Amino acid sequence: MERLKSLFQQKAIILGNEIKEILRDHGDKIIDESTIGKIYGGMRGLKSMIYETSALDPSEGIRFRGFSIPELEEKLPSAKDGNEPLPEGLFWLMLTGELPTEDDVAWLTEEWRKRANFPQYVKDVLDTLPLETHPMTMLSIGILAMRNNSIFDKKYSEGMNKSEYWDATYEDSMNLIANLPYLGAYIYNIKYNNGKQISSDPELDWGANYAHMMGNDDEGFKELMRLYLTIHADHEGGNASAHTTHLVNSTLSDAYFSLSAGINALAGPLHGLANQEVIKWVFEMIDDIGTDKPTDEQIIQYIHKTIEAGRVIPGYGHAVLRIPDPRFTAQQKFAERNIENSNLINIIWKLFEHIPPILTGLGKVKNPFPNVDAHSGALLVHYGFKEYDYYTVMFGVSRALGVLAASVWSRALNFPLERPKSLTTDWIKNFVKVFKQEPA
Ligand code: HAX
Repeated sequence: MERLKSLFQQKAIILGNEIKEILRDHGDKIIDESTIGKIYGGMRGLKSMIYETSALDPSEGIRFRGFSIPELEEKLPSAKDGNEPLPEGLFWLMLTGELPTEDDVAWLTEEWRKRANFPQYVKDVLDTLPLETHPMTMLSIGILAMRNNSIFDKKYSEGMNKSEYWDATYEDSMNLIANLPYLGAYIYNIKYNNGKQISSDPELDWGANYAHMMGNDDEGFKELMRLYLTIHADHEGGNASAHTTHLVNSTLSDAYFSLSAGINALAGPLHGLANQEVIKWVFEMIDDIGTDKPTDEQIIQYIHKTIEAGRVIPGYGHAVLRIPDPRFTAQQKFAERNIENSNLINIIWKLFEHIPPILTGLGKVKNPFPNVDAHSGALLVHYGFKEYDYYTVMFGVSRALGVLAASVWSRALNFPLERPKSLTTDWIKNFVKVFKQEPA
């Protein structure tokens, strides 16, 4: 058995036994209670699921297996000629809980390269779609189409033993991740390169090869992709794309069905699509004001205009975070290190100065700070990547790492079908009657 798989198996046996003990000794202990506010409020903060690969603290940000983003930037292996963390390393860490060595990461790069076998029929399916199809629609369809190769599906239909579910999910996840840069690049080239496809470069790591196949061989862009694909990979389990993947996978739908569903959730403007919305909004602002060097006053006016039009400011706010997103900060630092004097990036930084006080002034926004999507577009544009309706595809390719690693865990720990209880407003009205009758 390959080292990554066998390391995972050892860890899963240990954790599985620990969970059995926890459930035996503490299964009835209360951790959280729901309220009517939480039920109507999209279950914000309700502690209700297990997800091993990362955890989000509102006042500190994401930690992947205990490591913050700055720690990962320091501890994860980087490319020979680069400084940014390799997403391969993060996948290893999320799956096993252990920091990989350089050899582990080199093995994984090579393993994904070997597993990449992007099927012709999927290309044919994508080729038949109208060119105006949104890239996220193409991504979801492409993932779903690749499902013909699902090992889980094949083995399940042959009567697979429950104890092998994780193994088949691992195989599907590894194969899917190996193929995602090919699918992503294929979509990019259909949409923006007149269908001219670019062969992969076997010398390159997973992220750099993705950049290469989209026709961008700038070393700075490759470094950005490594960082981008690392920091977007996971954000604990409750976010819409992770939770959707988790829910669908809990029905024993395989990794292809589950990831495609998660990608559909990521395609919403309140979630991953915010990255395209941010840069679209910034370009609209530049057009409206008539310069890419707007004054502070002009920026402030445009922010107010957007809010008065009943729109949200894309890239700002978060359902959990209550600080500037460390993923925003990591991108800001990347820009400081690598990019000199970009008008667009200067606008992003000015927005960071002006949006939080304005959102705070509304008196209802719980987190006025930038999230991950506030910065990414400006970096991509800097490296010539201006097709912003594509941006969420890159997010999706990255997000696959976290949600698929988590799915392998869910199957190894034999998590059951998710089935929370829903209520009707009639039920709630009856429930609150008793409180109305109580004397003040
Ligand atoms: N601009 C204007 N108003 C905002 C706002 C923003 N950026 N963020 C929140 N608000 C408003 C909400 O619309 C809500 O208004 P109403 O009560 O009138 O409906 C109010 O403030 C309270 O919202 P909240 O409790 O602070 O935020 P939620 O947990 O409900 O929502 C969102 C979190 C991320 C959806 C929200 O902040 C938002 O819409 N942001 C803009 C879109 C965005 O950037 N999404 C990406 C989030 C990160 C992510 O998932 N990336 O993939």
